[in-house]
Amino acid sequence: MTATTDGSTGAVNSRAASASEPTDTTTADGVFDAARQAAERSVEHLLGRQDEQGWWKGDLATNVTMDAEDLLLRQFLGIQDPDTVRAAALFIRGEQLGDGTWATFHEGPGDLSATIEAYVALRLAGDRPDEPHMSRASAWIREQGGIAASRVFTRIWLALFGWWKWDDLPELPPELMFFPKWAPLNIYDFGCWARQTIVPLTIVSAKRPVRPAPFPLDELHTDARNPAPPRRPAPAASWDGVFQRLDKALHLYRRIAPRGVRRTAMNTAVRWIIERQENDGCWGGIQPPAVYSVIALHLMGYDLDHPVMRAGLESLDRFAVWREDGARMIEACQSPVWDTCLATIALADAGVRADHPALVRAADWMLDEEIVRPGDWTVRRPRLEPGGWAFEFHNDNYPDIDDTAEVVLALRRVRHPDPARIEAAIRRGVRWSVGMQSRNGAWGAFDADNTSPFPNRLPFCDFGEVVDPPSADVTGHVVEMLAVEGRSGHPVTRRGIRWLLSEQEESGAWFGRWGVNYVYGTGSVVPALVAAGLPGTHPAVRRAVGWLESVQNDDGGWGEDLRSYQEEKWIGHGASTASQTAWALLALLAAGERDGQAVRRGVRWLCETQRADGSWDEPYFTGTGFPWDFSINYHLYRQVFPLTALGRYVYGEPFADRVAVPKGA
Ligand code: R19
Repeated sequence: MTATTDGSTGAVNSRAASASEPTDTTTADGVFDAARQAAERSVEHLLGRQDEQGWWKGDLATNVTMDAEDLLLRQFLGIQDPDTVRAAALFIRGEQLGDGTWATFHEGPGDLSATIEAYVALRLAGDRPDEPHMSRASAWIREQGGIAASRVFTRIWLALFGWWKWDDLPELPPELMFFPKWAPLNIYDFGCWARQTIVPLTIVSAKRPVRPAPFPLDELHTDARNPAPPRRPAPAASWDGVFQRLDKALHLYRRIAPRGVRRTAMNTAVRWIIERQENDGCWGGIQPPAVYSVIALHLMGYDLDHPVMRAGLESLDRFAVWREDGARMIEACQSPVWDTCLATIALADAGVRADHPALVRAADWMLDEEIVRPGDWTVRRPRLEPGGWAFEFHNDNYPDIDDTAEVVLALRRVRHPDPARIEAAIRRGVRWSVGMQSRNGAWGAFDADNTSPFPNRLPFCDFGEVVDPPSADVTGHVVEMLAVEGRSGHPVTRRGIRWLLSEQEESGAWFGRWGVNYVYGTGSVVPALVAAGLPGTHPAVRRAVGWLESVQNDDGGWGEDLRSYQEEKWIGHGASTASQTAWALLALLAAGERDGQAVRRGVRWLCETQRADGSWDEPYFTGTGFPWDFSINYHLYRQVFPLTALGRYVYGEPFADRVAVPKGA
């Protein structure tokens, strides 16, 4: 990389920008030149988007349930202001599909719960039920079974206003707070995102508050006189049957629960919540726990101007993105640490000097973000010293292993004026990651051994993942990091590798837990295996290469539709996207396929779809919050992953000299 050695941003290399002299991408040399120029443009684009403080952050787009629940919360607390409501309604209306529904990802099918929540939010904003866009939505909702068929979270929101009966919801007793860490079902068996949501909801569930609804919602029931028709019971002998009976028993217990016990349990929950409030007032850096925590504390008597509440409410405002068109979008959470480590790696891969001011500034910011105090993870790893990174700006209780692995990989790429600081942070990050290995040799995102089968069985948990078992994508990132840190032969790494090899699908692919889908899993695992010394000729690597080649699109790119989480026929298939094409290329390049046809065609697709300003477009959601149930469009993915792929194509694999076994051996 010669273009940006002076720290300038915005000045596009004149040769790279000359759209008037197109490169001949029909030859290998032509593709190579085009790739180099595309990488240069992309470097300029990315450098121009760095914040002065050193971080990058792309919008994190999910779906309108975030926006609707934000409005419902404000309605519940009586703190709606007209500008916010108008701007949120503008966003929600803009997301509605022609058939009156709302989907949860680009080109996805209408989603019942999202459509109900969006509809109710628009009615709160003043849209009338007889307006065409509203009656289309309500007709579709009734066709799908109405409110009764929606998820538990949706019905909780409606119960808060008397639109649904609390008795027709699963119980979530606050006495759960008494179950010790070793009990077969306790709050630490839930993934941390679910734990932080469920604890405040135990209070809400016990209090069963109802604020008067400003209007009825009869139009959202299939039969307004019988809004909650009985649900089909699960077979009595099944686990689901057992948990259904448990829920029945809890409904009975509710009537006889000793008041003092309840009160103590709820106070325990309040303490648990307040202890976990972050410096900026949020909880875990994610929106849902903040929303429910504010409601729960309010129900427990905290005034809106109590410092805890004020900080909590202010933190909710920070999830709002005000767009140029006047619409207000709510982010489920913010991704600065994740975006910054990925951008740093991408720039380094594209040949930006290791001591470039932008990389040093990024490293300084990441160093300041290191979490050096214990969090909930100590429940399973009480003797482990802290030293990791979280995904968000403020989330000291929940560093995650994925971010920690990628931050270490990023810090390793920077030549910092104070190398001892970098080395010390890396040492702590490696130690923490090693300590967080699960019993099976792999890594989950936030906790070790978070694999209880019970949380998912609770009737309450009918949406998303509620546990955090090890995944191939996170494990791949950790193995790659440990390999780069010289630990390929260490037993910890070897166990990780063995687990990865055992998880490979028949097809040759790996499942993608936090990215869509097998293309993400495979793109995370293959570079790790090769970095750890597996030769490109290893059968597992060959099978992965074969799979990627078999699903390459005719246009040269790769794409995998979110429906791949539901329907086998979509596995590996979908419209080409920049980030997924990049993931496939990362695997192929690591596997030694640089001079093959598949790589050349993929690189050409990236070059030809790049926009003049060095960016890529990507309407499709390629990030996964919960497989199928919750999808994410990480707006920086389309910039960082293509740059990493192009950089590695042009400048070669990073750390090629560190690989324990020479490639091709
Ligand atoms: C990889 C890096 N990571 C491993 C971190 C990924 C962070 C993803 C963003 C999480 O944002 C969330 C989390 C939880 C929810 C929920 C929710 C659903 C069910 C329950 Br029970 C509780 C909460 C809803 O929206 C969310 C967003 C890329």
